[in-house]
Amino acid sequence: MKKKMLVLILGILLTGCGSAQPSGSGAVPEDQTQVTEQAPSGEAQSGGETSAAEASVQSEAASSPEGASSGEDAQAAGAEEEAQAADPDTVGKELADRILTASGADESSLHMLTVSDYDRDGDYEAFAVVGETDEEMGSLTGAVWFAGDPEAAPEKLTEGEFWFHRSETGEEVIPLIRFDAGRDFFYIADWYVTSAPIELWSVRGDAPNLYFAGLSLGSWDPDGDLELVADGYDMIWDKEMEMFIGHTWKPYYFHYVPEDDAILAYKMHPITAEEVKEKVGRDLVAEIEAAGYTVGEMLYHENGIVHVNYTIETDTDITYCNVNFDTRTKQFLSFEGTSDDWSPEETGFGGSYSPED
Ligand SMILES: [Ca+2]
Ligand SMILES: [Ca+2]
Repeated sequence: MKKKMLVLILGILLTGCGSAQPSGSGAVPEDQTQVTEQAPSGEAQSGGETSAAEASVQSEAASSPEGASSGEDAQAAGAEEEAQAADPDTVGKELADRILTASGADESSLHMLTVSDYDRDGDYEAFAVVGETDEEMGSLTGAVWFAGDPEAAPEKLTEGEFWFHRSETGEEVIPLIRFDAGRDFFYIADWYVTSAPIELWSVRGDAPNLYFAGLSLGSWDPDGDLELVADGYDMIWDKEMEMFIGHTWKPYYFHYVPEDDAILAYKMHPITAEEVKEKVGRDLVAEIEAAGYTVGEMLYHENGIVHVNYTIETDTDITYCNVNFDTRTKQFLSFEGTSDDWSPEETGFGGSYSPED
């Protein structure tokens, strides 16, 4: 059974591409967009919706010894003796204490304490942020710390201003990703008004290891799939200003590959209109053209998603759009969610997908 947790921090709704107007939400000039486009209430809502799922992940990780024993059973020689004492709550407290001692901070400054057996070798490790929260802004300014091997001193990894969420019941949202394929990740997202570029951390050889940085986290699946969101200004080409305006947020698809111990992008390949028809089960290109639009590059994402870029041109501008079809679920994908059918008013992420992305 798949569970998909939406952890997209941005709660912004774009006007449907086909109905995009120069005065629409996507058309705010770049210099104003940073401050005007984000709806704080939407952001808070998004965080609240996801936090329950996140909290359940936290309790699962904290209370279940499965995380320590699944996968190769304590094959490391040293893992066996440590596993005997591995009560997650006790170990978590010890790891937290070591971070506090090393950072010199008091307990009230310890946030997002995320304890898990990240590399599934039988030993628990912890990531946490030591710093000060701004509950109103949903931010946390401080440093990310790691504690693992008792023989090694806790490490300060990175400093910054990060997104910080609480669940509906007031608990801190614990930023843990657990992949069935045998690795957990701690994620931290930089705090910006319109984006949240993440860092994905795990443990390799008893040391903290940065596996990915960039893009915002959209969602993840225990199977190992990650949806990461790229934001950019590629929605509308304004002919008079000769520049692109309109902020877009397009999902790209990644997965954790155990053989490479890496998070890799699913590749995109150009396809023909005929191949689009085969994969979607209807002549999407003809439908887009019948709506009066101009079809651009057609692409197939290796995780099974078809993208058809198209443009809508007027005397003053060219609006860039896309239709996106998931061949696995037979659903169209857009900023608003999934739908059974395509219509130019309802779907798309805005902008253009490119195989170079
Ligand atoms: Ca471990
Ligand atoms: Ca270890």
